[in-house]
Amino acid sequence: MSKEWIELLEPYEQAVDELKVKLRGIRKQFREKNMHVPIEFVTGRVKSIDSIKNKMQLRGIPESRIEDEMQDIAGLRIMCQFVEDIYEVVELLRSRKDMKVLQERDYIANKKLSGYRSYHLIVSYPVQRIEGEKEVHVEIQIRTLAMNFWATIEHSMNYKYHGEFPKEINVRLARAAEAAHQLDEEMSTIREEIQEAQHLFSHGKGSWNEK
Ligand code: 0O2
Repeated sequence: MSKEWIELLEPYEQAVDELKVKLRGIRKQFREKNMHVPIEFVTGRVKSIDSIKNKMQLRGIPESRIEDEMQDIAGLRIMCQFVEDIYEVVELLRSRKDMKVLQERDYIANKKLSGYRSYHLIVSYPVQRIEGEKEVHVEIQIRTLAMNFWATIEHSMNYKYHGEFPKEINVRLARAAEAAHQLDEEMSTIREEIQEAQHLFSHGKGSWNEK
């Protein structure tokens, strides 16, 4: 990796590392207060150089504009049990003092043509560098476990077929997206019972969730 790329990506790596710790910290606080935890788990990544170069080419982004025009160099993903949790997490993030929400896209209320559902936020997040403070853009995707299951599989299929799915696969994926949506709706209708059961269960057993 060239020195220029390292210098460009380092603040984004720092942002992802810090935000992973902070978002996982939210989980811990809810747990300690014996409240329903709206976050199931958190993952993060910095876009690979190949993927950045690809996007630059596709969108005609010059090198000088990468940081302004590519808002997903740093990405966090928050997985939730219920759709209601997603909106609770969004509220929580909106109210934080350590980041500023710049853009919101609700692909749950307005699913994508592919069948994709998730809530996307672009936030501006300040990282403290030895040369001073630097604001970086971070994309935060918030989804249920069912939405994540579908998106992960569809993403890998996309990689295989370069977005040109055979008709049969397209139909199956569209059906699977609706099945995942149905699952979320069903779970929402019995959310209170599930949460009560989880509350009782977590008192009796140790938790398998990340610390
Ligand atoms: P990767 O590998 O996940 O990073 P822009 O806002 O212009 O940067 P865009 O496409 O308008 O780009 O943003 P959008 O659609 O709000 O969010 C893009 C990201 O959302 C994608 O990143 C995916 O992670 C996810 N996403 C959006 N649509 C779909 C979809 O149909 N299927 C799946 N599986 N994921 C989707 P990347 O860069 O494509 O990939």
